Amino acid sequence: MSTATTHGGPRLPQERRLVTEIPGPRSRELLARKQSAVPPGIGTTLPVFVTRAGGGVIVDVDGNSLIDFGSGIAVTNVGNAAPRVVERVQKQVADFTHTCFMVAPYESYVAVCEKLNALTPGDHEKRTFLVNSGAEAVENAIKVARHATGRQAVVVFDHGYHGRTLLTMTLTAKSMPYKHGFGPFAPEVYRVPLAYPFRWPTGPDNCAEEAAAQAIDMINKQIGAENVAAVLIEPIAGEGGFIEPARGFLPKIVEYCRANGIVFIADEVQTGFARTGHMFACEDEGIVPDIITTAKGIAGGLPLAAVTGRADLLDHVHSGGLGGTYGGNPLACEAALGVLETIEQDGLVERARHIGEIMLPRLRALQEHNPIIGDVRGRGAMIAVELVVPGTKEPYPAAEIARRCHEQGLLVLTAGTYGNVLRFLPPLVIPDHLLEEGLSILEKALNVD
Ligand code: PLZ
Repeated sequence: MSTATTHGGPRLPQERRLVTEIPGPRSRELLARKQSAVPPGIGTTLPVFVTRAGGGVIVDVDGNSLIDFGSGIAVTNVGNAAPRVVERVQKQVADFTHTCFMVAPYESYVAVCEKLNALTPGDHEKRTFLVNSGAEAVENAIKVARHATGRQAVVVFDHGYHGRTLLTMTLTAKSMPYKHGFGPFAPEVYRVPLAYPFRWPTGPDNCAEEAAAQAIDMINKQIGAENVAAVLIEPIAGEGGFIEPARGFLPKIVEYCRANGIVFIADEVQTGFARTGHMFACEDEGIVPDIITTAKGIAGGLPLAAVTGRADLLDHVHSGGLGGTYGGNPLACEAALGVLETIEQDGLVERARHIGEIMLPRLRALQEHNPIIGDVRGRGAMIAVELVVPGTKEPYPAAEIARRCHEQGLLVLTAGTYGNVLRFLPPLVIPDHLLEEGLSILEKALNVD
């Protein structure tokens, strides 16, 4: 029985169905058109063109229905075309599409900010403002931190990813493909070690302690704490390979920031909105950031991002010092309100935990029999396997395995500084049978000798 999703999305049959090879003939035609109209700098992970998507599937122009373990990179947490999002956006698009919030305001923007102030960690007084993308949120968080502290230096971590604009690509760790050839970079950005348990030279047990000590020592000696405006970190490194910093690392860094008047910024662009089995990943270790940046899952795919933080920091900036034409567009704000209602009313935080409880044990069992899996990690519906050449820690390329999954109708994404991580970010509304089927496809794809 192929049931329609109970969690909304277009009522698409929740099944994997391959009627052509992947990519099929219509997709191949469109890929050829793409190739002559769009520069190669804009890549393609899954080589099919989409017509509809919802629940746990993506349907392509050839009529194939593929299992979605990507959520458009952690965006469609509530599923594609989730009913509450569709309803609100449809009403809004008929009422008005844009006034510019800085020119003539509207209620939905304020409502989104109120919600974020209430939902983000900490019960201190907060403010929020809205922008268009994750990168723009991070840039603005740095602007606020610099303004409020009167300091310039920004500290980021190995394996960090924060965007593709000039400042945020500077904040990003990995050269190829994000930075290569795009310099010169922005000044006053400093990088320190991240507590990466699987690859820590002395092993995972001392990782938190040693990495924090090294990071703090580098800040003290090479920058000077009194020159640092902000320390910026993803509570789980996303593009860098779903690296959960060893437990205890984040609290130590936060404590250091507090003691030195440094603004601690959590970049929750990828980890936010129920993805990790918490509303925000910081909650896992009780971290309360001074500023938190969000995007992606906030509005189900409509472009929206937010900077939320301590009122005294955000209020420091002069009137008119922040903004942008489209930030908090009314369609995106309505979508965000629909997303937040959906997360709450459909219990998607719990649902993310449930997904982790299905995926992690199966992947760990797989690891016992398949030495290509060096590490299994993640929380909730943000799960990854790090691939190695069997018997070593040498990276094994994930792209090849991903391609095999794609051919079988399972969309998976890759990640990792060494390109050897397969990451799984299913929509939180994916039915269990598609999760299980996806894992079975993965299991076969990982059988390489
Ligand atoms: N901060 C933690 O994960 C975006 C990048 C996709 P934007 N990650 C997906 C790609 O290859 O461009 C991201 C993130 C974290 C910031 C960003 C940037 O968010 O909305 O892509 O600007």
